[in-house]
Amino acid sequence: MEPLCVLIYPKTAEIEFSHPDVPYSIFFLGSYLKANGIKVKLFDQRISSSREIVQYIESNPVTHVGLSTMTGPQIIFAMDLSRKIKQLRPEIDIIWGGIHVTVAPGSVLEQDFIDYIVYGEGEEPLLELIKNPDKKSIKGVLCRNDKLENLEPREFIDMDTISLDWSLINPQTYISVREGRRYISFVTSRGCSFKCQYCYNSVTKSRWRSWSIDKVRKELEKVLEFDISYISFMDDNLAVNVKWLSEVCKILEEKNVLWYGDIRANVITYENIKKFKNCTRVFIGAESGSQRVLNDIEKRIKVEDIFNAAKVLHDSGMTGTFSWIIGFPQETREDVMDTVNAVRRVSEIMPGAVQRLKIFSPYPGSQLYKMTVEKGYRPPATLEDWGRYTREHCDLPYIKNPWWYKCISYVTFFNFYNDKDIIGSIGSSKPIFRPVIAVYKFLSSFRWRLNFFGFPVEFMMLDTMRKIYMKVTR
Ligand code: B12
Repeated sequence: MEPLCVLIYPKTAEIEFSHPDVPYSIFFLGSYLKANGIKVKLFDQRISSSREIVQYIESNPVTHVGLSTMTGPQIIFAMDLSRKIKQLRPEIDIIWGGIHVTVAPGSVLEQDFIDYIVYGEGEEPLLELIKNPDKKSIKGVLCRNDKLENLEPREFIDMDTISLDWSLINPQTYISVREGRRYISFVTSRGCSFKCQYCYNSVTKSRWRSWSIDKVRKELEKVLEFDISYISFMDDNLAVNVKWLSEVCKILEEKNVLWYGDIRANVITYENIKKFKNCTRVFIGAESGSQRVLNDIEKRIKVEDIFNAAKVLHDSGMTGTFSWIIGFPQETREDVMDTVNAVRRVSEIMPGAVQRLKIFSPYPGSQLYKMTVEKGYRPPATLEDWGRYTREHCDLPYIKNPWWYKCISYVTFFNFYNDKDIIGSIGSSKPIFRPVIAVYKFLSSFRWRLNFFGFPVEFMMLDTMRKIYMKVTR
């Protein structure tokens, strides 16, 4: 039977808070399979209901179904879909891939609704799996109940051999308007050359690799056909190679496209910013206001670099999103207050800066994960548990007063929340949430001014409301 592969991007959260971004995880895969002669059908469960997806699989000669997973709620939706499909069409090969499979392959190997798992980049191993179903061992692929030690990672694919086929998705679904411009997310590179200890890049043998400049131009021209004039890059680190990025910026300037992307604080200098033509906003992983913690997590920046970056962006008429993390295993209460004060300092330098402060979540595949387990942290035991894993939880044994941390995180979120400014994958909130946001923003502004993070009754209520909402909407 001629292969027909369905690729699914399961929902990423119970409550889809924002406008979905292009699911590049399955989009790259589908484009590669089609370019190599395999019939494919892509589904994004944030857009298509599970009934629609299952109906398509029931009524078409589907041979393979691939599901993408990040650690977190996406796993729950992938499990639910896989079980339904396995019940209906047990002969179909169900294949799981994605970041979670790559950082915790052991957690997905003994599930009766998963036939194969693909580790790392999926293009080549998935094609090989579909083309040679009888082949016993394919690099990067393991079958159910296989031994982890049999896993052989593959070399990274040459990115210039993969192109995006926009006929496989409906781009309009992922286009929204920002600053009066049609906006979409885009990816041009993979990996990172830094080893920040909380990031999956710190363990997976990551190396930064990208499309060549000519390839970036070709792929960009395709997406600009949808009358796009604003791009949000999803690349982990856009400026590993400043010369490469400045060449990309020349293309964006030539085509009058504005952009937003992730760049390290110490790369944001007056000299470099001149080269980053058409950039309007930068996402900066600031992480901590304590130099000791920054050194410990091997971020390789100075606290001063964060403030300099804020000043350079502000002086250049640009804005920034600053992302912070508290709750690291080796962090003290003073370190946490250094981070709170650093958030405050950035907002003084760049009024209107968007600031996100989240509580550390040890993800498998990061160095800090091991340290946290040594400090008594008990990782989720089952795949379901990994599915219930989100950053809102704070079950880190070395943190004695989790609500103080959660209060700081909530206050920072609401105090610096401004719907107009939000760009990228945490796009603007859905109207139904806006009244609640307005109330919490008002309350949080007081707490922030008074630097008071005790007795977080309003946030305990919010947590309860979310739990009730999730129950009634499930
Ligand atoms: C965009 C993005 C999001 C978007 C994703 C949705 C979207 N597209 O709209 C949103 C905002 C929803 C999101 C949410 C979260 N994210 Co996020 N996100 C990313 C980001 C920046 C890009 C993902 C992407 O498209 N990459 C490009 C594609 C091509 O790469 P890929 O996904 O790895 O896919 C390749 C392989 O993995 C494999 N593959 C993938 N899927 C499949 C499926 C099959 C069948 C096969 C065979 C292979 C395969 O083949 C693909 C091509 O080679 C990544 C960082 C990164 N660079 O990956 C972080 C990242 C995935 N996110 C991360 C995290 C922590 C989260 C959150 C938990 C944060 C939170 N808020 O709590 C949530 C998780 C929500 C959840 N439900 O699980 C971590 C993942 C950690 C982990 N262990 O899963 C990452 C790696 C960031 C990091 N540096 O640590 N995220």
